[in-house]
Amino acid sequence: MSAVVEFGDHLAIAPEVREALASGVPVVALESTIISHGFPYPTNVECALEAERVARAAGAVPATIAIIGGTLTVGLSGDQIEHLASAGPAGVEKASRRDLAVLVARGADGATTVAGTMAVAAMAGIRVFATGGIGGAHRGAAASFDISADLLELARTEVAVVCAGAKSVLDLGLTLEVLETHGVPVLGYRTDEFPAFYTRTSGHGVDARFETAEEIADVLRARHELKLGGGTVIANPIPKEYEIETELLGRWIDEALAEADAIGVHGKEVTPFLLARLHELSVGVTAEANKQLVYSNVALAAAIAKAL
Ligand code: PSU
Ligand code: MN
Repeated sequence: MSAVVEFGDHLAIAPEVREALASGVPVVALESTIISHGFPYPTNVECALEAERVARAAGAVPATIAIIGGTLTVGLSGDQIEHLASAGPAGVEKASRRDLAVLVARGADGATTVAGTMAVAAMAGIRVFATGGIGGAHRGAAASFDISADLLELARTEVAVVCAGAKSVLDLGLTLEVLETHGVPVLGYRTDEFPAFYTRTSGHGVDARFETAEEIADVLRARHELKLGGGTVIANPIPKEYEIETELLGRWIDEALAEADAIGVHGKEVTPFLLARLHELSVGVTAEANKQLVYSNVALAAAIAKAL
């Protein structure tokens, strides 16, 4: 396939994914930071494998993306998923766009974030990607400049990201402002509000609401035909039955943020630290919600990929 030649020997696409792309079978990209840094072991393996099963059940080929031994790998094997999951944050680098070339040059492993996964998915020609939540502008970003590279990747790379919004550990208002500045549409799937990951509402609106995967595919097609460039956020609220009660969640979030502040966590460690503390403070309640919203996003992403 030409993509392989174009990116030297740095890009490897699994045969099943390559054939699906060549023959127009829907493909859904999946990220890997969520595996190594987003959940504890072995919940992470379970979630990664189940996400792939959900994609298949919905008629799409899953392509979980990571860097394996310096190769950008599109479509991981079960063993490779197990490897990233058991290595965890201590054993595998979190890989955003800025990290890709360093890890390739070193022949190292990397677990791709939303930004890293979008960049590699675009190289492979995959247009739809499902994850849990996107990174965003952190609270206090006006002073700290801590704004996830995910937002700037959305500004430049034409991949649609299906997510349950972003966590309210972030400043969701600022996050949406940054997306607006960069011309990234935020589409609500059966919602008028941008969801806050564990909760279906946030008090912030989406740019446009749609009821079906086909209507969302129409927007993606129009965006492509107009050559506008850049990505699209598709916000799919967590299924009602897994939503977490706002007050309880607020307490866990405040505690996790206070700890991060007290310890002085910064840079790429911030998001994994907050996720891990929430899973601990909630004794697994946030982890279960997180898994379920991922599956729901994968199913919607598969439907959109099919409609494309
Ligand atoms: N939000 C989640 N779960 C995650 C992440 C974000 O609810 O696992 C991960 C994603 O890989 C996302 C990354 O791209 O964290 C954002 O990290 P940062 O804030 O450092 O850009
Ligand atoms: Mn950051």
